[in-house]
Amino acid sequence: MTEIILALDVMKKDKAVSIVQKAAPYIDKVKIGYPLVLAEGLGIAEILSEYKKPLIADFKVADIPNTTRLIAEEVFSRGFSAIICHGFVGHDSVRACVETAHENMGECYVVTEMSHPGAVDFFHGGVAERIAELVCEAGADGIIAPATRPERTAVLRSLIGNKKILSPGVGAQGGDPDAIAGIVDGIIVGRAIYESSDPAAAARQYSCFRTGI
Ligand code: O7E
Repeated sequence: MTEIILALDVMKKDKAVSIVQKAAPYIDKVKIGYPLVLAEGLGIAEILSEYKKPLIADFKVADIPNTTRLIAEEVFSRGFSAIICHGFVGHDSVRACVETAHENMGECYVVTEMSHPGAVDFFHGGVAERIAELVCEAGADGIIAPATRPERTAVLRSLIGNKKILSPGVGAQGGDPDAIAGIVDGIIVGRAIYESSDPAAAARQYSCFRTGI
């Protein structure tokens, strides 16, 4: 079973609520990041909590350990269930994020390789693999790996064992859910759902990956 995670990159509270309300039966979690939080504030988390979907804070934290801890503490105090940080910042910053998440009964996911074309400029050549090793050493709950490059995500899967993989890039970025669903634990989908004239129907299209049938 692969979870469907809605990337809620809309800029208005009303639209955010409406999309979650419509897509709720067909999604497992909601990922919120800079677009919505900068536009509407972190209080949007409390508003969306009404829909009982675990909220993932996608701030791709990339800072020194102390600042990372401050950001993570604020995130978990607002009811998020997970936080995402970058891995290239190194072991102490990743550990700070993992520890703060676990102290708050939350999860920490680490970006190993991104989904856009330019990601190959720095993540290839062994960097993503090193980050995957760091994820295991730091005790993180899982990684973010690209749906746009299933062959790379398969390599990263071989390095992290049964830790979770959440994978963005399906839909608008061209990633094929059939090619990635079997390798990962969650597919992150944004525009293919929230830009649709019928977000419920758009989200429902991914239901086969949730049930495995
Ligand atoms: O392309 P979309 O509209 O389906 O949205 C994809 C979402 O996943 C969007 O929020 C984007 O910021 C995020 N994302 C990527 O697209 N690629 C990555 O490599 C990483 C992320 C991401 O969410 O990282 C943390 C999970």
